[in-house]
Amino acid sequence: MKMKSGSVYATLNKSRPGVFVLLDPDRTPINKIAQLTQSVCEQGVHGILIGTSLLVSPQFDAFVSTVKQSADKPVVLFPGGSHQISSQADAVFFLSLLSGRNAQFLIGEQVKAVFLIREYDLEVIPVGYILIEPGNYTAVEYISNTRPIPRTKPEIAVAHALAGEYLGMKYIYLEAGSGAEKPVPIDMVKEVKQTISIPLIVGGGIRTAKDARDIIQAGADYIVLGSIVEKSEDQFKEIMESIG
Ligand code: 1GP
Repeated sequence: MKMKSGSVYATLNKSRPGVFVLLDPDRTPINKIAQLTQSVCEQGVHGILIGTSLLVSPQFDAFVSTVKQSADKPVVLFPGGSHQISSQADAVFFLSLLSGRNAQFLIGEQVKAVFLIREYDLEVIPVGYILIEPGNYTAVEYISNTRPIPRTKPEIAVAHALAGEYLGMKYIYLEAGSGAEKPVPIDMVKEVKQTISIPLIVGGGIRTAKDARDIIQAGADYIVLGSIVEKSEDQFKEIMESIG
């Protein structure tokens, strides 16, 4: 059953530090998604994000619906654009790509999505989304047509995060990008966490228990695991156990 609108953010906030798993409809075949969802929920994740940079799959709604039916945790859309809105989810991360200077992802896609979001009565969770240089060229950088913040400039990330808080965002999300060669630098996580007073999400390129622990110890309220969940169930379990 869908969660009551307004209850998702409060529910998530009870489990900090926590882990979100990102399920990408372009990477996970729909016939495997029910089993994968049940398995990650059993491992103790706190929420499931669904989204992708492009969306090639024509079965987005069915994908979200299957995840929702198989999950006992909040299911939250993490849309790469206004075409990734589904009535089947509990909530939507209403992302603004603050680190970019591309109006399409700062406000354009959001304007196109609002009427569907209202129609579907999705809980809206505003998120300041900040891309950090990952050491390689990622899909999110290409599709968003924006430049990430340099890894060696934590003060620029801090300024964007604080601007996001002042704009009324409920989360700041530091994102290296799915498949990032390197996760967000630890010092940057620390400096952003010390500056803002809203919860901090960190994702992209987290593949080992050490990565996960270091990022949480640096102050992340939530980490996001994507590729590793699909690539290695054992590695994913090891990460979950190590931050248990
Ligand atoms: C991407 O942060 C998420 O938005 C997950 O990244 O696939 O590299 O884990 P990975």
